[in-house]
Amino acid sequence: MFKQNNINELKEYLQKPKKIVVTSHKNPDGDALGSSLAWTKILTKLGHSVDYISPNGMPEYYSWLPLNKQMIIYEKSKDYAKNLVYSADIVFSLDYNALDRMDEFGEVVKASKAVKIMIDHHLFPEDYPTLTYSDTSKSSTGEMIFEMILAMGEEDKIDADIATLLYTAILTDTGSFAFKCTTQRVHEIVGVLVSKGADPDTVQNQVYNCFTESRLRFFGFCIMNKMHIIPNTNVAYIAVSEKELREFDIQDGETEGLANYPLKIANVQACAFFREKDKQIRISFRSKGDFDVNILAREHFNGGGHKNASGGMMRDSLENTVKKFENLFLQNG
Ligand SMILES: [Mn+2]
Repeated sequence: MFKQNNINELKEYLQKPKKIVVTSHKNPDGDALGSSLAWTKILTKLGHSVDYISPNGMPEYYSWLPLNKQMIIYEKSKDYAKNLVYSADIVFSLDYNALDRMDEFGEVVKASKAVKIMIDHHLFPEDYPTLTYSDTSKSSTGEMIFEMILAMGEEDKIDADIATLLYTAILTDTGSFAFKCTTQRVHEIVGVLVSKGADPDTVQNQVYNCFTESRLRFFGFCIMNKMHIIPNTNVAYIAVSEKELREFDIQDGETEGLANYPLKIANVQACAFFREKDKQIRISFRSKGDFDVNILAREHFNGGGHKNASGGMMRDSLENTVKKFENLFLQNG
């Protein structure tokens, strides 16, 4: 079902120094940032000329990440970014499976004549790349990058920065080593990363204990006033308007983590978090066990992702979107 190229094909492309651009999806999370910055540094150490371009900026609370200043933001320097992509020999797609995950920047990558290489763990990868490394059994793109570095025989190039970045990628995409994707191998890998200089205590505090006061109060407000459980179901949701986000001064990325809260209720098996922005509704779905929110997102909300964590987008009102979601369960219930 999935195209899976051999590591030797990648090695072949990287034999001589190349001009390389690394890209990741819009609204980058810990995995997108950690894996992309780590991959950028490894490739640089291997003698290539490498730039990392993200469609938009990272949340403020990731500004401690090693090498984060190297990230070029497409939204802010479009011409510069386009030139880099159009003159690149190789463009890497990290942590996304479809070019529309990058909005307008996806068109730029599409138009480039560079060799395109995808490294990703989301379901149903598009087939635009020249080489595809897609493994949906992996916890994170960070885990895949680690395995690729090993397969290339470059483990000794993993320094403390790279270890910290990959640790962050794996930590965030496994929900602190809690999700089903947290295999024995994941624990082995993070063991190696710790031995190479990743500090679990520091990373945990930087990633999770870094809220602004208004962000934590906003989480409290959502749980207290905005969380609903659909009657006679095991499904919950939280929906917030643009106005409410403004009232709490919530920036892009600061809602990360909120989507998981309803699952803390023992009999809630799935939940959705809806937020209104620029006349669109962004949705995060989360679930436990066998409840498949990837299919739900794919069939009804223009999205997808993983079985227990996926996203969607609607060009409709918040009210209509929530109603559509509720009706799916009321009818089936
Ligand atoms: Mn990921």
